[in-house]
Amino acid sequence: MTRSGFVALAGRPNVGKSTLVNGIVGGKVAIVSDKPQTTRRAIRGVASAPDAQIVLVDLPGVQRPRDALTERMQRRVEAELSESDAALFVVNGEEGIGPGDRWIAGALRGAEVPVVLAVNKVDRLDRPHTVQALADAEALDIAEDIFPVSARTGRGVDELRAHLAGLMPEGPFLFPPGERSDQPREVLLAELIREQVLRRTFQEIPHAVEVFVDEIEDHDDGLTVIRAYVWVETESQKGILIGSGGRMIKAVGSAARRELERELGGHVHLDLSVRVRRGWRADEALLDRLGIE
Ligand SMILES: Nc1nc2c(ncn2[C@@H]2O[C@H](COP(=O)(O)OP(=O)(O)OP(=O)(O)O)[C@@H](O)[C@H]2O)c(=O)[nH]1
Ligand SMILES: [Mg+2]
Repeated sequence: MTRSGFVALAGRPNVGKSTLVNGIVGGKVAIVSDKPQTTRRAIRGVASAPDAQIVLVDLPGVQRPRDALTERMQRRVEAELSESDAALFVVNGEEGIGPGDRWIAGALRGAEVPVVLAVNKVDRLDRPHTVQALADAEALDIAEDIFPVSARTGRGVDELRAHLAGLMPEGPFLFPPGERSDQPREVLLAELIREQVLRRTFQEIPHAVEVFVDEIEDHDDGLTVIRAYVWVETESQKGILIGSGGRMIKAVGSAARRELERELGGHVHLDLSVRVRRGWRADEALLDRLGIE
């Protein structure tokens, strides 16, 4: 008999949820950055073992909504949590437990799903501080099982995966075992491009940027031609993203091309242009079209 089910991720922005999902799945399904609110959509990442399948639902960090975009992100978190078989609550061991974590713990208490707690980033802690972080996590009084992990180095991830698998109900696999993610191809590729923008931008720009893949052409010789837009909200953001003499957009483009080639396993020609799209974060119809629901 096999086991399978859904595990929804919960935690403040930037605690390492997406990094941990990639670690449990064993491949990249979600982009990662050092900026908060990187994840905008619910992304399903599939971890398959011979006898169990865990579908991890990576979610935006829990926060106070500010606009239509963040409101949708928040609603999605609540909906996914209520439909999952378990919640994986991730806290940042390096920063310690704060009011935001306590607020999430309160919300999880109401959601009536079993909660597993991961204290992440223990690679940044010595032994006494790890022990302290685990005790603070215990004091949240939300989870029976608490795992110290480093999503970055992989420490503790196998134990966590095995534990989550054991929590899944008995049932047939939900995804074909070779499948890693449910994202449409153009969304996955757009996200890989956005990751490279996030790496190189600061302050309000990471939040103002969305990437839209408009066209993917697979040629017979193995070349893939991808046309994508980088949307920003103002002319000045556009100027920054293009950079003097086009230097910034060239750097983003060539780094993104390498990531796309790694993902697709062949040569890529990436045609990237920056467009001003005022107020996209408040445009409900556009958010629908972007699959942010
Ligand atoms: N040192 C260390 N850094 C980590 C670890 N896990 C994640 N990070 C870093 O923490 C930052 C945030 O990681 P993400 O995985 O994007 O965090 P997230 O919780 O998904 O963030 P949002 O999508 O914004 O909610 C990145 O710079 C990661 O490289 C870890 O175990 N150790
Ligand atoms: Mg994330």
